[in-house]
Amino acid sequence: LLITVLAACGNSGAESSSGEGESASGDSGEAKTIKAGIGLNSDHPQYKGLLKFKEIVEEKTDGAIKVDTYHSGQLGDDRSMTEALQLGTQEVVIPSTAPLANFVPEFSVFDIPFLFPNEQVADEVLDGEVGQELLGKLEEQNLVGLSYWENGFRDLTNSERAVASIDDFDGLKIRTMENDLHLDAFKALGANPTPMAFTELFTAMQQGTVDGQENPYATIYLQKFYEVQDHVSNTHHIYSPFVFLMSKSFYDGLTEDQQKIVKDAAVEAGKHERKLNREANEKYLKQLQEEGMEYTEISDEARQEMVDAVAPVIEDYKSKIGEETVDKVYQAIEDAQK
Ligand code: KDG
Repeated sequence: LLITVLAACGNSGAESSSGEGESASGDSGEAKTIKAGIGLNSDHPQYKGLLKFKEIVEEKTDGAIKVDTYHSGQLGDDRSMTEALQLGTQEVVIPSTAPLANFVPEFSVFDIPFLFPNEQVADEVLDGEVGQELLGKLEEQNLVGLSYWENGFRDLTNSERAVASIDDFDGLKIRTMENDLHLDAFKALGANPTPMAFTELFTAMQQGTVDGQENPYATIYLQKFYEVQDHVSNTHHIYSPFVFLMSKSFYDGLTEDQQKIVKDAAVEAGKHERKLNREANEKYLKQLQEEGMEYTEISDEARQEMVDAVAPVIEDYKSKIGEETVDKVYQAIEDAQK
């Protein structure tokens, strides 16, 4: 009887709660805050996508979850922000898959040069079984992968010379993302690559520490790289996805309703981001030329030489990435083109 009475008292102790009552999303008490950071600036579609995520989440949770957004590496670079998620001091980051491979090696499958033929195939593979399976592997790293977004096909810029063929890479100091496969692929092309966080890149180009870098047109234009780079070539050598990451400890602390809301919002905002990004990548090559950059087209023949040069590197990395993952991705690419 005593137990029953105590339990009843416990249930009636509602006065002790904050008095805010239940929110529409089923949670009670104080609002939770998501600190979300990215490396790109506020003009980039990635940030527009993040604002979309904020809008959806704040509306659907009736303010029970608040999203604070930070761009331009204000909270750090891809790697340090991902580590902050693991520590639980930051809740969201949207890094490229390339630096994520330092946490889950299988993500390097997307660093295989000349892997995807176009964005539509990339979407199918990433949003399909193998892409989602890879997101699942993040859990062991205390991370939750909610969806894929896009940076896109990467193209080479530099301040030294027009790059039309593999010979033109000779000795070029190229910044790569912090990823071993990128590094070795650029070495195989004859360049002199240096891995570096995105947050340090502009200054490195400005000061001549590196001659060039590679990113999609939208990023090159919106980050104003044309101010410090003279040449651009459509190498299109790697398709870069972003992963929308959430800290696992934060995610686990959400109600089931809230987990669904953040997951769906990351997917929906990602669709919006991909759309904006594709429009941007289409229009900014022209603008780069208007800003004074010289554009060099890579012929099919010249691109094939690049494909051949990196083939041994890919072979070498298959076991490091995991043969099973590599095979599944190749199969998914084939299926997507049927
Ligand atoms: O917000 C994303 C950036 O931090 C970074 O991932 C962009 O592709 C990128 C790069 O070159 O580092």
